[in-house]
Amino acid sequence: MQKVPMQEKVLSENDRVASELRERFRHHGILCLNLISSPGSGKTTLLERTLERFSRDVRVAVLTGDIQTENDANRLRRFGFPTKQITTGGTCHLDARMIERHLADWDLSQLDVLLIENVGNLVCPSSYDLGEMAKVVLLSVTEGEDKPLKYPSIFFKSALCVITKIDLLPHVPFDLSAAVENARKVHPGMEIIKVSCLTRTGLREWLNWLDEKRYEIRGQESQTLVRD
Ligand SMILES: Nc1nc2c(ncn2[C@@H]2O[C@H](COP(=O)(O)OP(=O)(O)OP(=O)(O)O)[C@@H](O)[C@H]2O)c(=O)[nH]1
Ligand SMILES: [Mg+2]
Repeated sequence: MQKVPMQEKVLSENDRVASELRERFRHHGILCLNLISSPGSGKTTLLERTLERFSRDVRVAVLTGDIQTENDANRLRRFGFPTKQITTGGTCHLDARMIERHLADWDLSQLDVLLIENVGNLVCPSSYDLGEMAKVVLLSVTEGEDKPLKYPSIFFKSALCVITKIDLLPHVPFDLSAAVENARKVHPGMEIIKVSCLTRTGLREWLNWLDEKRYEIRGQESQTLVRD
C-alpha cells in the first residue's frame, strides 16, 4: 500500500473544501479576499479604514482569525456589518473547514463581499486555500524590505501586496524601492499599493482595487463599494 504523508492528505482535503467554497462564492457572485501578513502589520486597521468607507447598502461580511481573543472582531463589528471571530486555539492559520463552519448560518445569496483576515503569520496561511478569489499580502515598513525574498511563497501567491504604515517611513530605515523590487523579483508584475491607515494615504487606490475586483466578478452589475 502506498503511504501518503499526513500533511499532503490534510492539504488535499483542504483543497477539496476550498474548491466547494470557491464554487459557492462564484455562484453567488461574492468577492472573497484572504488578507495575510505577519502579526501586527495592520490587517485589522486596513479593514477598519475600509469598512468605514463602504456604502451601507454593500452587503459585506468579515471573518477574522486569531489564535486567541475576540479583539479584532470587536474592533470590526463597530462598523455594523456581520462579523465573526474565528479563534483557532493554537493553529497558526485558517483552513477551508473553519471558513465553511463559520459561514453555515449566513445566507450567501445575501452577500456581495467576504473579507477574511487570516491569523498573523507569513508562512502557514500561504499553504491553505480558503476558496478566496485572491490573496492579499500586507508588508509593513517596520518589517524590513527583504521579507518578500525570505517568505516568497505568500508573495508569489498573492495578487496584491499592500505596503502598510508608510507614514513611518521617515522614522525607519526601510528601502521602499528595494521592497517593491524584491516583491516583483518573486512575483513579476505583482500589483503593489502603498498605504498609511494613519494619514489615509493610498486608501483610495486600495478601494479602487476592490472595486476593480468586484467588477471582474459582477461586470456591469457591480456598483461601487465606496460611499462618496
Ligand atoms: N503608524 C501606523 N500604525 C499603524 C498603521 N496601521 C496599523 N497601525 C498600528 O499597528 C498596530 C497593529 O495593527 P493591527 O491592525 O492590529 O495589525 P494586525 O495585522 O491586524 O495584527 P494581528 O491581527 O495581531 O496579526 C496597531 O497598533 C495599529 O494602530 C499605519 O498605517 N500607521
Ligand atoms: Mg488583526
